[in-house]
Amino acid sequence: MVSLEEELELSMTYENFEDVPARKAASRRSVEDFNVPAAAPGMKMYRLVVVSFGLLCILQAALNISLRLTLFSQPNSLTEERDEMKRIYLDLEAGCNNLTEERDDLKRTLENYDLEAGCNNLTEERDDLKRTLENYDLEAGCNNLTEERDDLKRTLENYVSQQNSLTEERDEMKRINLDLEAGRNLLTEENHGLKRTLEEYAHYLQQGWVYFSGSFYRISSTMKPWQDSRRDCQQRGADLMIINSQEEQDFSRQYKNIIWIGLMDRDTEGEWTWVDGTQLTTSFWHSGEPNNYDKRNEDCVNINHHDHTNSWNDAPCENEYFWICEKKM
Ligand code: MAN
Ligand code: CA
Repeated sequence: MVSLEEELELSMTYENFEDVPARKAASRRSVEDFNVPAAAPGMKMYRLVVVSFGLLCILQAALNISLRLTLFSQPNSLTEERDEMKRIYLDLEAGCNNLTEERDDLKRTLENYDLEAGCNNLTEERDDLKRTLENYDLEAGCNNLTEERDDLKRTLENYVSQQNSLTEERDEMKRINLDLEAGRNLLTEENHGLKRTLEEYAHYLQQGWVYFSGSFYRISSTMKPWQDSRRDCQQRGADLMIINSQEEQDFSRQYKNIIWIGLMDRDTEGEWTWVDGTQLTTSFWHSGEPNNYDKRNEDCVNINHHDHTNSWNDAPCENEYFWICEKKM
């Protein structure tokens, strides 16, 4: 049998858990001892201590493990940091070397620079400029410039006047061009008119009409009353002959038949009117005419007395005679 004090002492020797079998044996023994009713309060205490001790051991083991894990992970990041620092150091070293070289170059340049020669050159240049300035003939230069300016002024004035005259010429040409265009248009129109006239001339000539003093004339080959005679002339683009000159009167007398002309007083007795609506002014009545013979309404006029200068006679319109058409050209 082991007492409580002995047991406590014994348990303290297992603090480091280096002898596990011995601890197990002790534990076995203590369990066997729990079965002894006389030692129950001491045993409880003993159990409590053992459990606490066990918990402590577990805690320590956990701490150990986490510590190791931390230590294992740290070296990696430290290595990386060290490598980064190494690189930065190398960069700085290279930069420093460059700067040193540049400084040495500048030093050499400065040592080789010939300060005196440079200064002399500048002095010479200054003196040259001074001499040039002293020799410069300000008045002559000014006169030259004035002359050049006046020349340019004259040239400019010439240009302006030339431009003005050119503008005027252009405007004149424009006007001439417009006139020419208008003239050309007129000529074109005239040309068309002449063409039409020519065609008309050709037409009447081909139809056997006779040209005299600006008109074509045609004597009928049949006889008709005055109104039908007139209608025939109109259908040919003409009308009965109108006589308003001695020449025309003489021309009309060459036809030896009695022929109707375009004069009548059908609308108002005694008021003789030509077929174009004009009143009779120059007349060639045969002597005694117009007589409205026997009050038979002699309202239409014919050429009856060819052997007399004055050849006209009034006769009833229904009478049938030859007739003469006139086409004024
Ligand atoms: C004669 C004259 C004319 C008249 C005719 C009628 O020639 O008297 O004045 O018009 O006859 O047929
Ligand atoms: Ca008569």
